[in-house]
Amino acid sequence: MGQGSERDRRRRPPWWWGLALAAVLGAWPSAAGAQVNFRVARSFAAGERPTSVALGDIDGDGDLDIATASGDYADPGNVSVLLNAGGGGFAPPRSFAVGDLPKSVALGDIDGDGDLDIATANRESNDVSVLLNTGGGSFAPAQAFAVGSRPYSVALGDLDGDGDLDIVPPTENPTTCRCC
Ligand SMILES: [Ca+2]
Ligand SMILES: [Ca+2]
Ligand SMILES: [Ca+2]
Ligand SMILES: [Ca+2]
Repeated sequence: MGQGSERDRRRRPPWWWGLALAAVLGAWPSAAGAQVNFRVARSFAAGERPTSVALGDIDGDGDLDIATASGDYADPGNVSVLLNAGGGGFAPPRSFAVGDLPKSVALGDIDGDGDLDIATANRESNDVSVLLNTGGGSFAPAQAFAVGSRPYSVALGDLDGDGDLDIVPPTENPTTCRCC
């Protein structure tokens, strides 16, 4: 990599900054630094103090919906699901209870029935909540799975290659990464 390109790289904001802008404003910065036009941001209510967001076609109608993890020390943990209403709009959030102080949310077909389910990493209850999709944007009550101390993130992937999704919640004290 040449000196000029290294200087350009340092001038650019970190990758997550661009991702946040794109999510809120509906545009993406050009790689060449050309002029970019942004739309006016639109806000949609979710739970208290949302900490994480995941996008996926939750109700299976072909458009992207939103799931956020919310909660703090004063409020119970929950996931808000906002179904895409078209034209950049979303229906009012539906709230589903999860463990305490969820810090991360992920979408994936955990039970293999073709629809997207939800997993959250719950920092204060030291567990992962799994909510199975029952169709139409609704979910069954959360199932809790104990993990290590203070999980702060969650990812889904078929780690053992048996065809189903496994859950990876990195934890603190000590730092570990477990597979459920
Ligand atoms: Ca949808
Ligand atoms: Ca499913
Ligand atoms: Ca289902
Ligand atoms: Ca698996």
